[in-house]
Amino acid sequence: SRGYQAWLTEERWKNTARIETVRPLLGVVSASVNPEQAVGAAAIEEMVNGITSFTGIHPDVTVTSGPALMVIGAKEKAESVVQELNMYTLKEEGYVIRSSRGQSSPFVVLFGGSEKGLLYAVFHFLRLLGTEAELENLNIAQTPRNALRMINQWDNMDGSVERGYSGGSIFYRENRVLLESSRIRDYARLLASVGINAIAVNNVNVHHEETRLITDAYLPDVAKLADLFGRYGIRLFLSVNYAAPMELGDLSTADPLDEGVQQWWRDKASEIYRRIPDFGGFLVKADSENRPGPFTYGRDHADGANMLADALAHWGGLVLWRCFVYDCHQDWRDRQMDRARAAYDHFRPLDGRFRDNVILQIKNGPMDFQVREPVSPLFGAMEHTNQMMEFQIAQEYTGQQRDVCFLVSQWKQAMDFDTCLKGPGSTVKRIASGELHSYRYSGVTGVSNIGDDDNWTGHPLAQANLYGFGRLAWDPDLTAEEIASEWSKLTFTSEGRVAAMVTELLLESYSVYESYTAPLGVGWMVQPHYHYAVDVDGYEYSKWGTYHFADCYGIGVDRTISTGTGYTSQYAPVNRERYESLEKCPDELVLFFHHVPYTHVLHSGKTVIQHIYDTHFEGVERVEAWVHRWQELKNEVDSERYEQIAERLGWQENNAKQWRDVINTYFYRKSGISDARGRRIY
Ligand code: BDP
Repeated sequence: SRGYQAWLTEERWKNTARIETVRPLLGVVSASVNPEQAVGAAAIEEMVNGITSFTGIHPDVTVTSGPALMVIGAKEKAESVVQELNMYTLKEEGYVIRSSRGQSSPFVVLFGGSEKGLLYAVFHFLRLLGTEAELENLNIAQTPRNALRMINQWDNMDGSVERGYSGGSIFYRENRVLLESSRIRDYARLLASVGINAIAVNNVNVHHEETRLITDAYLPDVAKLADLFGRYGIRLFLSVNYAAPMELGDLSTADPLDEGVQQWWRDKASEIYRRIPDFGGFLVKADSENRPGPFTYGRDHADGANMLADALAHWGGLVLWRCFVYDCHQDWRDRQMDRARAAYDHFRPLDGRFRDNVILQIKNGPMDFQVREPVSPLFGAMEHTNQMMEFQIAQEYTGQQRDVCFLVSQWKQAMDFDTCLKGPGSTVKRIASGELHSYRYSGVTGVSNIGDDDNWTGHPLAQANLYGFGRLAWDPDLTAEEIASEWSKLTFTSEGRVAAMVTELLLESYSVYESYTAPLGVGWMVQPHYHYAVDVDGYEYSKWGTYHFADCYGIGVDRTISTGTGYTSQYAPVNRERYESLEKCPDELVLFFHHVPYTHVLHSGKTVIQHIYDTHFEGVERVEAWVHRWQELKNEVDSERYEQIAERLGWQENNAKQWRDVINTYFYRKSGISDARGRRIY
């Protein structure tokens, strides 16, 4: 179906005249690749299939062995360009695309730093075909800004997906690996088409059956998975259970300083690499949310991570060590306890102690994927420790793929945030890319939002988040507008009004979602465990460290140094002062950093309470407007996607109304202050 093809729809152009114009160009494909690299074969296959789907042309294909290169069209004419490009040294994943100037004997040359680079060049070219861009005078040179561009699957072997909103796992069912399914290959194509080059294929919460993925029971299947992804230039990683030596029944301890444990992991690594020579390494969630880790043995996270790193080092493997470590049994009565502080407090003192094949994987915010959080102060604060940034593509707290929420807008803000750690311009994107501190390894990772729903993501528009994640990981300087419009055109074709309307909707959606949910950075207020729909006090008296402290006088969490938890001290001076001061703190984060009366006046000129009322009424109105605008497109979209989107916009409208009514009523009752505009509050 259309939904299944996602942005690789490759639908036949309606403009038949254009097909005739490009026939001389697209009729011939001459490729040269290293025959030992399966990625080269994938690049050729994608190009040929792409051309045929868009135009109906079946190109003549010749393949020779040589440097990663493809010439489309007039090969002889391209000779001088090819010779010139042959002198370049491109990075492994980089590529150049050049094309002829005139209409006669047209050609396009795609030149890759390797077969991987060539594959990315092919997908770039197919994007040009898909958006019906001009093909003359191309002079494109690209290299990815981030070395690691990774996806984390939170899939379990019973077939469920942790925080999955798109059906079950495409990887597993009833403790079997679903190798017979073509979905895994199609997923690899989707990921490679936006430049993803690594994937961890099981949930970070590694329980009994998943622990066995690194044993003979499953390694042969894992090797096949690695092969499927490897054909598209994607390296496979596994999440591992820190207590695996014990839980698999081999040892009585998992202490990282125990020699038996070290030997066990070394043996395990050679076993894995024997079967999967290009295995990426381990992703580890340790000492977090009741998962085992080095703390049990009185060891710290550097001890814990280094032990695994030593086991993998010989093979070139990496340890991705998560910094989502906090006390999930904390006492809500203690206002000084602050979960936001945890990652920095745990890890910052360990700077310089990690091996150089360890990368700390840090969630974008200090809490947990809320609609609005400041950037984690741990970014860049460890000059001598590799870091990478973790985003959640799955919309756990941002509408669960029932509500539209284009997260690229949120991610851009995080990437562009200036930590000022080495003076102005010390942006998060330059930390993730390893430019600021010259890390040996770094990059960006995202928790996947796909499942076995026919269209991958449940909500058709949620595909834009997966697409956008890959594009942004490749080039964090792309704008949200560019990404939204590119995706919309590829997915809905550039003709008609649909792509333009979808682009607008996506670009509004993050602020719309924020406007009807928890206000001004306070977070949570969602149904416990489930995390969709409003529940104002759902997390207020629990042990998760997630409070808003609303009472009859005010709301917000005081995280200042002077009177609060001192969290603001974790930022460099400029940001510390900005967040510490109520006058300077940006409106959208005011309740994250300060506890204020409802009558506090924001920079916008409104009081906090009036801001809450206004945004919640507005949020609903904007969703209602979407519903009507979408109805106007009924005859311009295939009925499958039209209906799916219409249905979900309806759900979103109900959800927004529910939020509006509960939030407004709650704050009206707490504050006793009525809406200045006299609207009805229940
Ligand atoms: C939280 C999720 C939980 C994950 C955890 C994590 O609610 O299911 O296990 O993050 O990132 O957001 O480990």
